Amino acid sequence: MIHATNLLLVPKIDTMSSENTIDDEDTLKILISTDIHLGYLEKDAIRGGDSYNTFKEILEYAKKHQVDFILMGGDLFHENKPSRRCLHACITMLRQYCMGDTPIQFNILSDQTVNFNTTKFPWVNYQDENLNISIPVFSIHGNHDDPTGAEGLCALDLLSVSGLVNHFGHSQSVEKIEISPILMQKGKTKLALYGLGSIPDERLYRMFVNNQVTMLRPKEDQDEWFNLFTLHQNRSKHGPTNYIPEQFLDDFIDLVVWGHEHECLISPSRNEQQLFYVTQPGSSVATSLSPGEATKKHIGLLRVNGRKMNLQKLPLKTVRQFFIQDVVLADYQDLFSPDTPHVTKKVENFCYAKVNEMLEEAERERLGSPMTPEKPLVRLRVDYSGGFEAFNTSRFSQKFVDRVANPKDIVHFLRRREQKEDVKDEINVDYGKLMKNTVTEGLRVEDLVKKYFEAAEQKVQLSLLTEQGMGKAIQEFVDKDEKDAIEELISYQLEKTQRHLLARGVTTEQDIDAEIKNFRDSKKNTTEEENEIKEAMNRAKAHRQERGDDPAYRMSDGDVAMDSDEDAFPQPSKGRGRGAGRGRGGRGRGRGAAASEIKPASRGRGQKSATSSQSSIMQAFQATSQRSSRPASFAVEDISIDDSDEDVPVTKATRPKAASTSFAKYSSQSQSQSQSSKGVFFDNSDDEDDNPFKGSSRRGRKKT
Ligand SMILES: [Mn+2]
Repeated sequence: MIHATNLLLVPKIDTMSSENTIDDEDTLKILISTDIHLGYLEKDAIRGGDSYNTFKEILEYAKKHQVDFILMGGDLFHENKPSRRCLHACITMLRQYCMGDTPIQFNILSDQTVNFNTTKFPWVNYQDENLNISIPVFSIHGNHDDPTGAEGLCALDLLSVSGLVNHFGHSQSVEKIEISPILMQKGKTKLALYGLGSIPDERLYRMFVNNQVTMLRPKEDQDEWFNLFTLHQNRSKHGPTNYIPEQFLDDFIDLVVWGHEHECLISPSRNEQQLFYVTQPGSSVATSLSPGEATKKHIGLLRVNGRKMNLQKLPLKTVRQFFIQDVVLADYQDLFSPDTPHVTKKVENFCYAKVNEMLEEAERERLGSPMTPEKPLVRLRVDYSGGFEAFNTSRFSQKFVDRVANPKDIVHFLRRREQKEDVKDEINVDYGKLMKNTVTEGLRVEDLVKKYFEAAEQKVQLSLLTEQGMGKAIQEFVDKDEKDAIEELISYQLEKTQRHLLARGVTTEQDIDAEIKNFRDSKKNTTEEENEIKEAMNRAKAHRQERGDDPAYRMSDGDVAMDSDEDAFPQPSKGRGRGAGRGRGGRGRGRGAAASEIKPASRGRGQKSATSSQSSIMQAFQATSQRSSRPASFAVEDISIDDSDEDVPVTKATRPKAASTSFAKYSSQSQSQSQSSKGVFFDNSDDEDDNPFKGSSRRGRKKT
């Protein structure tokens, strides 16, 4: 059960071995969890309480282990607009577990007005004199609970403004990201916590490629900081730019907490190129019946002491068991073939037996685990290619109604024999792609729309709208309840096209057809297209607010109300995104485009948000800009040259701030930390009571 290879050791790390140093005043204890998806299937009679039960278990772990704080990697909520029940349950539990008199043992050294710059109370909740916090929660947002609307608020912001959660990592710009860490200190341990809330993968990918993602570092004592980064993106490759390669992330990072991927791969894996570790805690509730969700679910207890870390797995016992099995009917020629009399009945009986097997296994496993729900999730994927017929699944379901949590969809018929052989080649095979997708989120509406148009005949192809736009509009309609999304997209794109035609002076019917086609094709997959879609979606939101559908509170700043740049980051600072984005798109699009460059785009061009909103802390940091061309292996000394980097934000305005005095001591000296000095080892054991800081002796024992 315990693999020696998982005990990733760097030689000469042994000071954490003795028991009495484990939870000393220098050790930061962090509970790590992600994708809790509160409210998932909350209306389901059987599974409705699952996400809440597990959240409670997570908070109980935090309390039991007396962690310094909880770190969440996004998607705390399943719905963008959580139900009243959901918010109520969440707030109730946070109050129960995270408030109290227990003193907080760590300090924050960074400028909190920068760290929490998108929140109304830009300081950590436990330092708020009106609140009594015992366990601070730090969270980035995910793609499910991402900020929307003209105010750019997400469900987490409700928790943030009520003092229950510290929402961080909300970047305001769509073209350039600067991540300023929350600097924490407990005893001699210094932790730099970086976070980046969910951003559409393609966009973030592009920003990385264009060197527009920068992580700031304290100038002094760089080698002393433990650098922890949490993000919420695709980690596995879904498409050419539809994920974030680990190599994009800065190599000074020590540990990445990767949210969004639902498979629990919490034992940190080492990226040999960047020499950091990645832990993927996975979701704490299965939101799809795919293999990735069937792995046993855990959260992590991360201990950081100086530059050493240890990650202990904590098994989630409230998680409903999930068993999945594949059968390929053609493989059972000794039992039946398509020509066998009553073959369909035989196949059904065969499947019945398979499901029973899984149920028996589930029951054995559940023995002595009272917190585990009684009825498991079961999925049998039946490949019936080769002439077999599918049997009636509703009759089949009836037999398991009392024993399975998902009786209605136990059996899933497929017709792809290749599935098994090609499973590794997920990029080239449609089916593989499909499976990969479902591991994370279930199929997205957007993808379904795309698939539809890919397969559709010529006469039903879109001629004016783009597939991506249509997909996005429908996605918004479904996911975020934007009732006007589709209508807005149509009228917006229609308007733009008309303007384009006018500008081109096209008059004959034939020319119009051709020009429309050109215009549409020129936009495909460009920033221009993306911005257009955003604009349309924002109009839909604006309309909703005008109508008063959304009792949104308005910020007093008039600019904000009309600022409709971007779903994810529509916060006060003006001047990001659209101006530059359009410019870029325009380039790829031919001359006519310029003529239609009227309206909202011009708003807020120019100034960079960073200059206006960043403050003294920036001077204490030096930029470590992304270099995609970084050599695969490097000598430490090779990269200690960032002093001269033009990106260093030394020209930024200074704002006096108490906290910033802590940075006074930082010099401009820069030195990349020695990667080989990373002191890391992990406990891969399931036993939550295990002493996590076993030293070499303990580890030796394990290997034998
Ligand atoms: Mn997610």
